[in-house]
Amino acid sequence: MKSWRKVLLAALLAWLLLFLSLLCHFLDLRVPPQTRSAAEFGLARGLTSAFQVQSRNRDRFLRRSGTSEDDWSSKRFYKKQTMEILQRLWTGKLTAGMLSPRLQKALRVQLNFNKHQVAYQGPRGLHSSNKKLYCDLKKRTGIRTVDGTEEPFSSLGWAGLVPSMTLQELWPSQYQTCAVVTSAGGMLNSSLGSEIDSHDAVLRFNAAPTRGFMGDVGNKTTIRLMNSQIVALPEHAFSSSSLYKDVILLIWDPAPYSANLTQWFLKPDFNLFSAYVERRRLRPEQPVYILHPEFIWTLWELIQENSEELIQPNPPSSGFIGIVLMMSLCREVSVYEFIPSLRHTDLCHYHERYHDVACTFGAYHPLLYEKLLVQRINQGGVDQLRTRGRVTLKGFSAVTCPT
Ligand code: NCC
Repeated sequence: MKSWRKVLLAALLAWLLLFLSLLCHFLDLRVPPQTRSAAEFGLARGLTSAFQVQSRNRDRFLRRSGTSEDDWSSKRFYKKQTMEILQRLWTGKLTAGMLSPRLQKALRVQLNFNKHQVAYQGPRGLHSSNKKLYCDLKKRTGIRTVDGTEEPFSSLGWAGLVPSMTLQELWPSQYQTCAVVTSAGGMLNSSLGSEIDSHDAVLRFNAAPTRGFMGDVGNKTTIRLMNSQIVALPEHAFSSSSLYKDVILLIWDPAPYSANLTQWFLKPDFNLFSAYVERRRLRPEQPVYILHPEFIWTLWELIQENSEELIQPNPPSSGFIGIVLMMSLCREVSVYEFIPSLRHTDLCHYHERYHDVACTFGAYHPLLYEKLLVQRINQGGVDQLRTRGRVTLKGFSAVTCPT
């Protein structure tokens, strides 16, 4: 080919690339890595009308928040605002109106969508003391797993399928200090590995690995808490991956707010039930439990009761569920990077190169409000939050409550 033609072709290609990148920028196109992202950003089926309501509310909403999408696209503004958000979270003064317009929009979409038919009539914005909060959590959040005594599980013979000992019966009494390691990008370069491993027991989430990241996240895993995507989606190789062997497994799935078990069994968010049955048959010695939907929704209610604002009508994140679980089982719980430290960026996970600040502040899950609640019961100082990303919580056995 003649050289001027080559130059022309190269110039045309460059224009095309520039055009495509500008188009992506203006349409805010991102490729989410996994399926629940669609629901996270309200893009799941049936959302058209929610979007219509949303767009009607949007201008009013953005005006109230005081910043526009244009402001947020400037790097300097983004950095300054992120720092302000962290500072407010560390001191419990963050509201949804301070988040970026994109996250606020996602929150509104979730509120309008109400996928799980939440019909909550209880109180909101309670200003309970730290002690009362601990006691409410202790009283109302006894660990509950599917035990095969209720329909449809009883007819299906699940009483003989689930582990013969409950998680509380199985838990060794010498496991007193526990660590909860979130999968947040801020765990990278934390050098917290040996501190984490010094706890008696460690809880990790979903597909978060330790191999390759031991210096930052440690090596010990006692429990893995997973949402139903992990057991249902082939890419997670639940039946063969070593991540899910030799540890206690807890699985949860977003059931309807009514916690109607038959409805849930017939239409889970992701089909966890057949994978569970297969796992119990193939590895009966491994303790694997399914969390009861009532346990999950009680946690949600506690978050809503203690938040002034309406929270997303979706189950809490695995992170919050895991924190309360470990408070039930241990005397003291250290939680890492749930409340983001100074290491926070928009990197979603420490083990993946996917960037989205919604992983930290929530779109589908009411993460902002979970974090504000955990901040209120934190026993450690702001400095531990800033530098280590560490929250220290009392386990329920260390909390004395009026009877
Ligand atoms: O991202 P995920 O969570 O696996 O993270 C585990 C818990 O760590 C806390 N976290 C994570 C990232 C971050 N930047 N900040 C954080 O505080 C959260 O508390 C989070 O719960 C989940 O809750 O189960 C979730 O699972 C993923 C995904 O299904 C799994 O990683 C499997 O691939 C969800 N993402 C999508 O569905 C796209 C996520 O919304 C919630």
